[in-house]
Amino acid sequence: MALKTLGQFIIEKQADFPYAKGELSRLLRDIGIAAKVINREVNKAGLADILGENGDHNVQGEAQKKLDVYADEQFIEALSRGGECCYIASEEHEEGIDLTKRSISTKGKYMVCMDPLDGSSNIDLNVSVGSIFSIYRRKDPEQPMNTAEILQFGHEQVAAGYIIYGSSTMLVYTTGKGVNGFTLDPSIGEFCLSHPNMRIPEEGNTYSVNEGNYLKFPQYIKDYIKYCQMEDLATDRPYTSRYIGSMVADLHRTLIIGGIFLYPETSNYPSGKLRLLYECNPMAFIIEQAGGMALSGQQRVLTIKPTHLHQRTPIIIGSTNMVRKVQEFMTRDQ
Ligand code: AHM
Ligand code: MG
Repeated sequence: MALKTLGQFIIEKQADFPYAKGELSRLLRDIGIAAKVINREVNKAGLADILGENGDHNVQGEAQKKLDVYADEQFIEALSRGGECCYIASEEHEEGIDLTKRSISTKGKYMVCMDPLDGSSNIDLNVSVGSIFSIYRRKDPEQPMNTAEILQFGHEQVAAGYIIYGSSTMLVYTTGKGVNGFTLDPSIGEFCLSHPNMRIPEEGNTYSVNEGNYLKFPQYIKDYIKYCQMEDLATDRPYTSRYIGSMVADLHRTLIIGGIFLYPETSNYPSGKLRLLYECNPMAFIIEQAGGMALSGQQRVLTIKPTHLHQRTPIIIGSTNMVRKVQEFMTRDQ
């Protein structure tokens, strides 16, 4: 079978967008380029001069960068240079970055929310990490850019994706017409279509949650965890517990073999830990597009109205039947 690269695939699919003049395709291509550069550095993470806390110095006396800062810079550079993006919200920056106010003048119609390197506490441990992105279209690109414009509903995303730097590097994305996955072939330096039309199984037997927080979980989550652990041949329980602590890696597994991932509210974090704009919304869009579900409680994640860039939300996401089961426990608990 002939290889299809990410670039070829994006061009082929361009006709899918009613308003497309190639801009979104170029934006996706820019993200793919940044991903390759970040991948190169992530793969070198064990080599001395990139490891270490930000502010340390390497042997040449140059300031070292943590990989999450490096990844952030790569995305910003690629998106600024590309010219299709006018605004970036990043986990690494308190405020959004308005590219229309930078010297590089841009008429870009798209805004990007991103977590440049998620799960970065895992880097020094050689555990998979990822990048997450979410793309919105400006409602009126003729008007001056206004920060509040990025606070759109998750269901208004025009595209979303992630890159997983794992045993191989993959880029998975959706533009609202299914989910496709590409594996980086290091010998040619290209992402190649390896997982066309990804579908999450309706049912799974893996649950993924930080059980160290058990005592702080609401009752319905405790009940659901106990349900997962109970023996029942008919439903293939007890389920297997898997928790990497890298959202991208935990959800990539969930997407491929089915299962459920939960980061619920806890007694000390009433909104959970994960961020709506650049973690939960893009992942919810991808999982829904693959046939799964994503809730923040009784509400669909994609229908939460964002009020600020770094807003958090609880999340229960994965195979439809498993998410519905949690919903049942929640309803009983109310
Ligand atoms: P980060 O953005 O600071 O890396 O935190 C997000 C990560 C997710 O990848 C992961 O699902 C979660 O934090 C794990 O949190 P915890 O260690 O509380 O289980
Ligand atoms: Mg993160």
